[in-house]
Amino acid sequence: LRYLTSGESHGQSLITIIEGIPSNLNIDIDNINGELCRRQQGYGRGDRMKIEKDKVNILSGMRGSTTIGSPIAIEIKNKDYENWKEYMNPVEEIDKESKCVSKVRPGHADMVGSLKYDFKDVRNVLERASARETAARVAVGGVCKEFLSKFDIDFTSHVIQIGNHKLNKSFEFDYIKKESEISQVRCVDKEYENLFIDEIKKAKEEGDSLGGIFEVRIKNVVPGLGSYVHYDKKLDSELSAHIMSIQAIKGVEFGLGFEMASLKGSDIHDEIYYSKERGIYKNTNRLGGIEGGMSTGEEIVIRGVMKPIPTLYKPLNSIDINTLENYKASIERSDNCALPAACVVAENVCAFVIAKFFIEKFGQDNMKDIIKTYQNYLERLSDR
Ligand code: EPS
Repeated sequence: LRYLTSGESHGQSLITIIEGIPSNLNIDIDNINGELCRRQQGYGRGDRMKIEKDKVNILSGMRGSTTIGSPIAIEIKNKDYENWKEYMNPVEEIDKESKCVSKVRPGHADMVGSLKYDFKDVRNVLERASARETAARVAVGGVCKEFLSKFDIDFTSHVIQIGNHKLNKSFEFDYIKKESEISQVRCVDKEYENLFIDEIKKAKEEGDSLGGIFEVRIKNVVPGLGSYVHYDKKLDSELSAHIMSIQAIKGVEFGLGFEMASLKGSDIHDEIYYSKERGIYKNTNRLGGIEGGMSTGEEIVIRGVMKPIPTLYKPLNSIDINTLENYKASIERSDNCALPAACVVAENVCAFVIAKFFIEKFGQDNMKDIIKTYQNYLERLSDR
């Protein structure tokens, strides 16, 4: 299973091609559009989200809502292109001056991107480096979620830290799933929801931005996805890589994560039991559902840390990349906190990875064969 995305933030469309989705999978487009809509939500987002109403246009790889095993091409139109076509048209004469950017933003791809690709106009970098691209990745995740739902694999996510406020309580999957969707900041605790909103409001007033931590939970993943035999077969390494690839993400942890550094082995490792009624079981899940690079069958618990977005309305010191004179960094329209959106993006990049490993284990041609192999595997596990 693989995909590529294409598209600039203010270009005509975002495009993606996914290859490796099995045939005869029924896909409900409303569910994919639902994922796109979830990504657009959240207190702290900028004005762009008032312009867009992201929807997929499936161009190929399906007939009558069913996959046919060929590559699936998806387009998401940028409504804002209407306001940008005289600067962004890919083939016609454009106005190269009015939207030219040269005062690079510290912490953004702006400076190194311009040096590396030899640009005088930093817009050539920021258009593609923008987190707008995550809409295409959510569409891919939406397709993967449709596939995984046939095996009851489900995802949820919530924000556990914004700025200095950290929510240190644990919650059940179903509670998170319900409460996160009705919170403006995907926070499942009312007190912290208000603290998060106040913190974002304050940062906005000060022309600043805020980061935080989100948590993704994945349930009903069968034991044995991924493998210990090689670095590139480990489920956790691939999940981390995909989360790290989301714009502004700076770290990933599983289960107790970085807290493990100060704990003893006996405090961390999940003890194993057996009973006739329950089979093999554990009473804890401190490792976050992955051992030896393989899913254990317990909930997968992943957290990611997002840095504050580098566009500041109270800009930092920087330079003009062309004249090398000192200036304040340029201001582009931006979000001042995008943690709720990052949650949804993270769920969806994880859906791609889980689908990829699932297909590697159970086959990829058509749904009937995959379901059969999957059931055989479950039977073998339960025969023990
Ligand atoms: C985004 C679209 C962008 C930004 C944001 C994410 O739209 P615009 O640049 O037109 O405001 O709001 O991107 C960034 C924070 C960034 O640094 O590029 C989106 O669709 O998520």
